[in-house]
Amino acid sequence: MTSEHHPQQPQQQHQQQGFATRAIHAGQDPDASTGAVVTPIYQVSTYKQDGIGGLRGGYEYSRSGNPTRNALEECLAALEGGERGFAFASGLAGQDTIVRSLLSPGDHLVIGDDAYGGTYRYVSRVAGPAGLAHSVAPTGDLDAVRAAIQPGRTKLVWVETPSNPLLGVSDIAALAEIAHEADALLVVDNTFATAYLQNPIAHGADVVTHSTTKYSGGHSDVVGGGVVVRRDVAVPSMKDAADRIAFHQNAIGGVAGPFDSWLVLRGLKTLAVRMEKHCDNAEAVVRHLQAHPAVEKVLYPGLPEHRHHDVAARQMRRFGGMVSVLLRGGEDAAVRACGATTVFTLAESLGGIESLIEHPFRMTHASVEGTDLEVPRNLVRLSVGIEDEADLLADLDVALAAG
Ligand code: P1T
Repeated sequence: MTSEHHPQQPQQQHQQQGFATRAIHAGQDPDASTGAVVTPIYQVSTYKQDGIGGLRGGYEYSRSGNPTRNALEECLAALEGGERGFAFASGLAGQDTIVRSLLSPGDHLVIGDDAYGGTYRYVSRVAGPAGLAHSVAPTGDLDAVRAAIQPGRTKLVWVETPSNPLLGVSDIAALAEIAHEADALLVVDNTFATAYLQNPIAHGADVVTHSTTKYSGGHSDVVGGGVVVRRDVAVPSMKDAADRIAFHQNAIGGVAGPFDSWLVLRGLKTLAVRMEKHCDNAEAVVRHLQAHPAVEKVLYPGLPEHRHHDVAARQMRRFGGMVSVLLRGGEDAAVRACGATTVFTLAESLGGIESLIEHPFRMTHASVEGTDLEVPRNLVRLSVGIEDEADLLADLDVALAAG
């Protein structure tokens, strides 16, 4: 299917509605033929044509378009306030499609010095050998980003805010201005904040990316990615960014399957209530850990002493469910703490209803050891779930006693 046949995303009707209403309804009108209130799982690869090219609703083949995936794509676009949404088989599949769609060999991108290890691995070891250059810069430092941009060659500034795993915060509006002055687009990985807590497009970003594996899905039962492109992309030569991504999504084929799309759609319906509880529990965990003698430092954008708390307060509704902590006892203490919990599960990933604990240096960020993105050895990352607060705090006390 060509991009001209891509089913439309008529989400304009939802633009005035509140977040929870959009999460439950955008792209999810009751099924036209049966009235099914929940978008069905269209577990199908191909569609009958009424004569050659006689497509019903634009559907031809499920890599190109699938009603369940399209419902999710429309919902993602509505939640982020963008023009077009795209759903992928994983966060990284979406990121790969963004990079291939918007850069050509010889082009350059700037990436933050605190990003998910897998994103940096992709940029340095997949995009790099394909002829796409990059520079690493602390995206919380605007002068450093300006200095890293190579005018005429830099096509993207790529920022995670809050970042994984150090919870750094970058000023989206200021970065958008800096990128646009250089005719580059600003891509924001909004996985940690979610569309509920932060809408990068409203602050000037051009493209938003999510690992929907995390809070959007929310139940640790699906791997997926989301990409949303703004309506009026600021750089004239990139005005067709959404069409380029649509073309590459189909041409590369890393799409979200129907059942995975359905799981993420179901997750999104409760995102608003889940995020409030994640934030409540994270705030309680932060307070508790700050008072604990085994803790050297708590990293959380909601803390007034966080380096960019004022920026976070400006661009986020609340500060999220991720908390990172540096332990006084060093790497051994961090490793022991990760092995000692019973409510927090030792596992990679984040954003599910169940609390997770991990050691980024040896786990999620092992692939960036020895690079500019190497993370501290005494760092422990918590994905604070929505269990009862008292149980979480008691579990952390046990973990820190073990450290
Ligand atoms: O795992 P995948 O769905 O491909 O998403 C990659 C990704 C992208 N962006 C951010 C900010 C991420 O945190 C991730 C995945 N992160 C983990 C698996 C993790 O445990 O940090």
